[in-house]
Amino acid sequence: MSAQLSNPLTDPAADPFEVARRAADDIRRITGVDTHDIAVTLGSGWGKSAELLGETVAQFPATEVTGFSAPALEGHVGTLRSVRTPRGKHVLVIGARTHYYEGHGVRRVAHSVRTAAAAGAATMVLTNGAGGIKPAWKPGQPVLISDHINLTADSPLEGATFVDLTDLYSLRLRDLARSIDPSLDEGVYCQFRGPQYETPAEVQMAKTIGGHIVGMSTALEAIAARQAGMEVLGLSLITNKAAGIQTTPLSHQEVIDAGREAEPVISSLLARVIGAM
Ligand code: 8IG
Repeated sequence: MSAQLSNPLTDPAADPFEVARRAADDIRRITGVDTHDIAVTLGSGWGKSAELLGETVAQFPATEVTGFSAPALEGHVGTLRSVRTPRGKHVLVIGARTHYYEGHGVRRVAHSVRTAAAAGAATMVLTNGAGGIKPAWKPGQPVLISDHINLTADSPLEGATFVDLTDLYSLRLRDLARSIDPSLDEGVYCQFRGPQYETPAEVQMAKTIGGHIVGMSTALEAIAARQAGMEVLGLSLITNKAAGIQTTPLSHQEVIDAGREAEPVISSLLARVIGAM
């Protein structure tokens, strides 16, 4: 049976936190690392940082871990890695994000974050490639996420689970990142459902309601991370100006190219930020 068909999260009766505990046990068995301190999800453009974080203890396909499935998109690596930083922290590197637009539901979107929490991680670093609304932002520029607006009309929380999201994106961790790179700007991340990019009118709406970054991930994952009690750092690589902010049409290739070009610089930044944690 394929991993896809055997994914326990497709069973509505499954407890997603129990599935995450089983996934964390898989990771302990495969890596020999009992507790991971930090987890980082690598979005488009951020992939090269895994090597720079420290010594790789183990690297394995995400499909070896309960509840994970193969990546849907080229450019998204379906690999998990356990890295030990020079300061001795164990980092779980997640190269296997499930996007909301894949249509597998919020449990699958939240699974990597819940697994990281069950593996012991107290800090969740979420990175992504995204569109920029602030006119001054250039493709290839990394920015900090200061807050989000969840435009998916969905939530990883089930039932009457009232989670406080004040300070969701930790000021302490944003200040830590700025101590590494004082030029880092920050903005409000708007998660759209995707997979289509926004219309210019939707980008204007996002701008009007206080958004600066448009993307298709991260907000739902950040909510799940906060529910799990983790401290969250969010970083976006601006790969393109959002639709209508730039006058030319958006292309997936442009997004890939901008990510590839910025990769060495932002990967080293991310490694230094995590190395300082
Ligand atoms: I990379 O312009 C990337 N991801 N929603 N809009 C949305 N997601 C994105 C964009 C963008 N660029």
